Formats: sequence, structure tokens, C-alpha cells
Amino acid sequence: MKTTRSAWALAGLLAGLAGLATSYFLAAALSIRESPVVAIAEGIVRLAPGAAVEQGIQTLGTNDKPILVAVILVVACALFAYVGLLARRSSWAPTLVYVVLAVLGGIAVLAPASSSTTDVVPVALGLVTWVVALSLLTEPLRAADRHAAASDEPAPSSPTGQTRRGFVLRAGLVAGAVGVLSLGGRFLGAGRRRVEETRRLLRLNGITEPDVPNAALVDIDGISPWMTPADDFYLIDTAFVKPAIDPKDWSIRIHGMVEQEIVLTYDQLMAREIDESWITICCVSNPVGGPLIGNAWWSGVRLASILAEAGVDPEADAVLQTSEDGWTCGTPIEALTDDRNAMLAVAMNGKPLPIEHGFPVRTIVPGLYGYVSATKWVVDMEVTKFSEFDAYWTTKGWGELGPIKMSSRVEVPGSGDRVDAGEVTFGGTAWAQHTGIAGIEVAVDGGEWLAGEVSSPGTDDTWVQWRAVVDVEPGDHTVRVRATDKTGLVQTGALADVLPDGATGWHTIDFTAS
Ligand SMILES: Nc1nc2c(c(=O)[nH]1)N[C@H]1C(S)=C(S)[C@@H](COP(=O)(O)O)O[C@H]1N2
Ligand SMILES: [Mo]
Repeated sequence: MKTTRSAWALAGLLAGLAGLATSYFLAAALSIRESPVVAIAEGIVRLAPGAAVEQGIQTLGTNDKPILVAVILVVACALFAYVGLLARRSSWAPTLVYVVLAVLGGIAVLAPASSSTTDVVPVALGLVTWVVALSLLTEPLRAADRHAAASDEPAPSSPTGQTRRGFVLRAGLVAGAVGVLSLGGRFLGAGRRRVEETRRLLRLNGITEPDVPNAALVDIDGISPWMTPADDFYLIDTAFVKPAIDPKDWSIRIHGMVEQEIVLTYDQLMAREIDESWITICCVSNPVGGPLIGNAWWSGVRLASILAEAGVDPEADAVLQTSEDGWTCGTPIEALTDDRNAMLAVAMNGKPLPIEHGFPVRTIVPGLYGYVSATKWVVDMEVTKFSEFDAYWTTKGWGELGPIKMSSRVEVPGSGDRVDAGEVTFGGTAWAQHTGIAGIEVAVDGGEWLAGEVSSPGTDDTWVQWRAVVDVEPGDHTVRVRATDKTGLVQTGALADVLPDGATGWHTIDFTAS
């Protein structure tokens, strides 16, 4: 007896669902924002023309996303069944389809700037599951086909009966595993979903919407938006599983070399005066010209007022911060107590912090790299001395103090772009947080430095945008930029690696004028 087409299709369907289930389970276990299927749905929404999305939302209402996910699942099921049929004739075609699907899934999960590389691990697990489950399920079918080809007459101890039983058993096991993993994934993801929901419904008093000052902008197309949307904000942390903390379970303890220990719950924190300001934060690992920097409207409570209330011992020179996930950093105490707006931030761009960016409370300090200051999910601050502790990154060879180094970036034209010869407009960003940028200069082909103009955001704690117009001959060229800060210091061209305390050098790009 030969196997039926439906048995092969069923094998394909089950193998496909098994891969979705393992990836869903792992994504939930790692508390990744969304499973690969949801990421694909979001990718489709992102790529779809605005009008189509508008139409979809209008006809489907708030159910648009679940319906899209359901449609994707139905299409995937059909494809999986087809892969099962393919497996009967070809050993490599199913794997090819799986790899293509996994690549699409990988692109979808990595597309948002707020993704991290660990987000692809569930996709990889799904791919492995597809291949293994398909070979497991089709093996008895293959054996039955081979047997049918060898003899048309079943032997008394019918091996086809045995292989059919083998298939049914394996199919049952895989189906059971799919069920268990799907339920398990739902269970594991529940905590995060609940916090996500609490966050969505949270209404914070004293928090205003961002209002980008006109003077912060220069008139030029194609450069980074001055305010970085939360979804595009770079994301750096060591947390494999992002902490999902309900505000009612959050509190912070401020202790150590203080006259009086302070413990604040979320409600107590929110009852204090809220300060808001534009602050550009960046990562010490940002190479010259790199993307690990973002500017946001932060709302929170000034640390200077909380620390004053605690009464800091004059001998203390550091605050050891600890996050809920056990990450630590040491911050120079003066940066938390001087007149700058160092804060326990609760909102970013007028909305409660996204979970990835430290919900419900994180530290933001103007002028210091993130690794010595910007603790997400912060729960503990010990006033102490640098000589008394090692923090997460300083044990790995990074500098103790971490002031941000002045830097600047050419964004327009993009590297390798072609522009019209003649008057070329260059543009980009420059920053020297808490000192401020006074100006920038550009040099084409290593020639003389020519002054450009910079925007004036009205604060020294953010980046500025800049533009410069230079006459350029047809041909291949380079352009570089250097900034000058408000103390008159000119950005150094000496190349330094990001380790141990931040990169230096002039950002230089190639372009062609024709
Ligand atoms: N809990 C925690 N907070 C952290 C980190 C971390 O690994 N864990 N990384 C820091 C580093 S190195 C940077 S650059 C900033 C990045 O903040 P963002 O992800 O919101 O952009 O967070 C800081 N806060
Ligand atoms: Mo960082």
C-alpha cells in the first residue's frame, strides 16, 4: 500500500507548526517583545502603503493586528502542507523553503532599530525544528513508499501497518508538543503582556508631549531627525530577558554614605516634582560616525533633589547603581548632584518608558556615556566611593568615569552617494553633551577646513544639526567634519578605539560629484 498525499501534507503541516511553536515558546521565555509571526505582521504593516494600512484599520478596527496574524498563520499552514508534499519528491526543496521563511522571519525581527541580535535566536530554533520535525515525520512515510515499491503484496507481518502506526505515533507526539509549547509560551509571555498593558493604560501627571524647538533644526533633507522616535532609539543592554516590572512592584532604595536612607515607591516618585528636558544619550561603544546615539524628551525626578534629601557624605565620590536584572554601574556623584538635569526618568518623548528602555524607571544623566549612568530598570543606588567597588563594565577594562567625548557625523550625502557637482550641501549631527557645540567645519579631500552652521537647540545637553555648503568639482571625493565645543576645544582627529573610554577621530565619507 502506498502512502497518501494527505499523510505527507499532514507531516508538512505538523512540522511547520512545530517550528512556529518552538520559536514562539522561546521568544516568550526570553521575554522578546514579539514572536517571529507577529514581527512579520508588523513588517507587513510597515512595508504596506500607508493608504492600504489606513483602509485595513478602518475596516477591521483595533482587531487589525490579530486578524493579520491569523491570515499569516493560515497562509503559513497551506505552505507547510505544500512543503510536506514537496518532501515526497525532493530532499532539498523543503529545506530551501524553510531557509527562505527563516530569513524573512529574521529580517522581520531585526528590522526595528529597537531589536537586538538575540531576537533571532527563536527564528533559528524554529528553522532547526522544521528540518528535524519534517525528517522525523516523513521517515515512516518514506519507509512505506520504499516497501510498496519493492513488493506489491504486503507480507503477513505487514510492515506497512507498522510504518502507519509509526507515523501516527510520531504525528501524535509532534502535535502534543505543539500544544504544550503554545500553552507554555502563552503562560510565559503573560507577565510581560500584563506589564505591557499596564504601561499602555498608565496616565502620568506632569508629563508633557515633546515640542521640538525650531531652532534645533537646520533646513536640510535626509539627516537624522533631531528627536529620535522611541521605536528607532538604539538599544544596548546585557539583559537576555528584559525585565518586565509592574510599577506597583517597583521601588528604589537610596542608601550608603547618606544621613538618611530613602526608599521610594513608584507612586511616591510620581508625587514629586517632575522635570523635563531634551537629553541626547549615547553609547561608549559607538564608533566614529556610528548609530548608537539618540535624542529624546525625558521626564522624571531630579536626582539632585533626592540625594540632597538623603544627605550625601562629603567623602563620597560615586553612586553605585543596580538594575532589577543585576547590572551595575558607577556614576560620579557630582554629575548627579550638580546643576545638570540628572534624573530618574519615567517617560521618553511624552510616553511611559518602553519596557526595552527601562520601564518603569531609569536613570538619565546629561554628559556621561550610558554604561556609567543610564541604568534601565534601576532599583538601587548606593552612595559610596569608586575605590570601594567594581561595576559591570569597569571589570571588563572600560574606563571608570565615562564623560562623553565630543563627536560629529556626516549624514548627507550618505557614504558612496552621487551628488550634482557645484554647490554641495553637507549635513549631519554633532554633540558634546553638557558642554555644547559652538560650530563645525568640513574639509573636502583633506583640504582646508570651511565653517558651516549649527542649529541652536537651546540646551547644551543635546546634539545639534549642522549644514555646510561647499563648491565641489566633478569626480570622486571625501568629506570630513570636525566640531568645536563651547569652551573652544576643537574635536581631535587622533584615532582612538571605543575601548576603554570612547572613540575619537573625524568622520570621513566618500561621495561622487557629477
Ligand atoms: N539595566 C541595564 N541598564 C543599562 C545597560 C544594561 O546593560 N543594563 N546598558 C547601558 C548602556 S551601555 C547604554 S549605552 C544605555 C543604552 O540605553 P538604551 O538601550 O535605552 O538606548 O543603557 C545603559 N543602561
Ligand atoms: Mo553603552
